Amino acid sequence: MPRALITGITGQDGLYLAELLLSKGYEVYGFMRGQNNPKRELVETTLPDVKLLTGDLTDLSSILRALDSSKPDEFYNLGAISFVAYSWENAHLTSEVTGLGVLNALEAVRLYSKDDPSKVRFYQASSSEMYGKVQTVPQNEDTLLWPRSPYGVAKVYGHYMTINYRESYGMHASSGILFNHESPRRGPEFVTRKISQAVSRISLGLQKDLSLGNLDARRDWGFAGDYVDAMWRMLQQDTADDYVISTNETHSIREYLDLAFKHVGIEDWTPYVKQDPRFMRPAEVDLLIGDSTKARTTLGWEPKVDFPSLVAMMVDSDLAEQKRLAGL
Ligand code: NAP
Ligand code: F7E
Repeated sequence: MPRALITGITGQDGLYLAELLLSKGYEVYGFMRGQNNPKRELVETTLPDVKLLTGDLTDLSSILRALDSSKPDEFYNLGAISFVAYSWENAHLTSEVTGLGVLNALEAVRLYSKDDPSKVRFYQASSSEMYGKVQTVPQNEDTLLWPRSPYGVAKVYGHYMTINYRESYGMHASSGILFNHESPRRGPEFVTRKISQAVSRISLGLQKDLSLGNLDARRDWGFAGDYVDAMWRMLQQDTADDYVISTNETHSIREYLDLAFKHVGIEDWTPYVKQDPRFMRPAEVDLLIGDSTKARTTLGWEPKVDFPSLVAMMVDSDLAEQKRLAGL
């Protein structure tokens, strides 16, 4: 039975990846931070077969202890401070967790695998935020990185450190440069989930309006369940490498609003949406659109859920949850 250790197990991707690996017969270990973490219950009820280990990406020895306990064949480093807007408010902490945390994870795996540097296959959760002020359209593995936030800068550090450990020590370390991916499990601070929650509440008469920032930004949005399959495929390759994972389509926040409101029967959303400068960012990533040709040809990966189905899935899920919470 193959064994996997996942950091960021309590997050959106951690849950989908653990589900996928369990369905493939893996023994799955989740690395979770914090004393009395409120999300422990979520993992234990959703995926009772996952074995939880505690630690923190800023604490190298806790990662080493988790490696000793789980003895994994595959290590998926998904843990990070991942909310871009928050990264300006806490740039130092973001650099320590999202940037230096990757170095800690790589170093722990290297020390643990001293006898055979490729004993544990390593996945790093790199991000399309690294492209920032995009230098080519669409963006692929060769596009120059130009991050626009402390989060993006920290991800660039983790990305190059992963490449450096692969080249320096012969580790089987791959980076997935994943474009935005969403789901009903997305945190409510991210724009897609913020909209799907608000639209469902507005349609049920539980909320009057919704405040947003920049409506013109464009993202290449896919479904998280499809994207974790690409992570697994990367670690099944004989040779480690870096891959862009994207739908190769781009849509604006306005287009997301169009579909989400139409899904609940509201044709004109303008009376319900307010623009609030509090949600504007000091520097914006205006346009992201990926070119995932390499992943499609080498890994045989392709996304299954298209943009309208993703929006419908998220609004339907929030409608059901809001009805349950309101006793409707
Ligand atoms: P998420 O829902 O925000 O989950 C982040 C996870 O990191 C949580 O489980 C969190 O645990 C954990 N974490 C935070 N600080 C930690 C620390 N100091 N030590 C250990 N764990 C820590 O993020 P996601 O959407 O699942 O994304 C997974 C990864 O992919 C992240 O690295 C993200 O930056 C990257 N990524 C995401 C996207 C996307 O569109 N979703 C795209 C590209 C890359 P707590 O529960 O304790 O907070
Ligand atoms: O913002 C705009 C905002 O926070 C998307 C993370 O998973 O994907 C995610 O980062 C866009 C931005 O995601 C609001 O200005 C407008 O242009 O949903 P988001 P993100 O910043 O793209 C990447 C790939 C990651 O790696 C990250 O970890 O939406 N926007 N109004 C808003 N965004 C938010 N959150 N809230 C608003 O009210």
